[in-house]
Amino acid sequence: MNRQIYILNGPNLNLLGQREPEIYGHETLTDVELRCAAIAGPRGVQIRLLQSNHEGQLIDWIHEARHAACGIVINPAAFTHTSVAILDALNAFEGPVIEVHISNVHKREAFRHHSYVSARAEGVIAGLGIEGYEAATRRVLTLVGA
Ligand code: CA2
Repeated sequence: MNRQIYILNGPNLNLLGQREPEIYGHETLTDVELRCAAIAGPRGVQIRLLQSNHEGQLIDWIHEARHAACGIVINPAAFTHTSVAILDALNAFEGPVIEVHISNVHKREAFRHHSYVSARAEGVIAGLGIEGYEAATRRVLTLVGA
């Protein structure tokens, strides 16, 4: 088994902790990486946290994960609501996929209520802030038996 979890983040999440703290909180993607590594590390699993504003780059990383990762945690951000291409890429990945949203998308605008990715995900977490990434990491570890 590849002892690595990919944590993929979509557009604008590079701004996490810098803008709109009332929705997304004060912590950054570096904080997410440190928190998840603290959970996975003692179980012998590495975290590779990546962020891109480009759909094709996220798809390339999902393809790379097919050979490099035992599971994927993904916050596709706005691509959640638009991208059949990301869904197709995830369908080619054999391990567990957990979808994370920092905010509760169901409490927000109607266009955020539908996710293409949820059709593939083993689990969906929304509204737990960045703690959602920690819960998702724990779930992947459980599902792969690490
Ligand atoms: O709640 C989430 O995690 C979202 O995936 C975030 C996306 C949004 O389009 C989804 O509907 C729900 C937006 C990410 C933008 O991230 C920012 C972070 C800080 C400041 C500005 C944007």
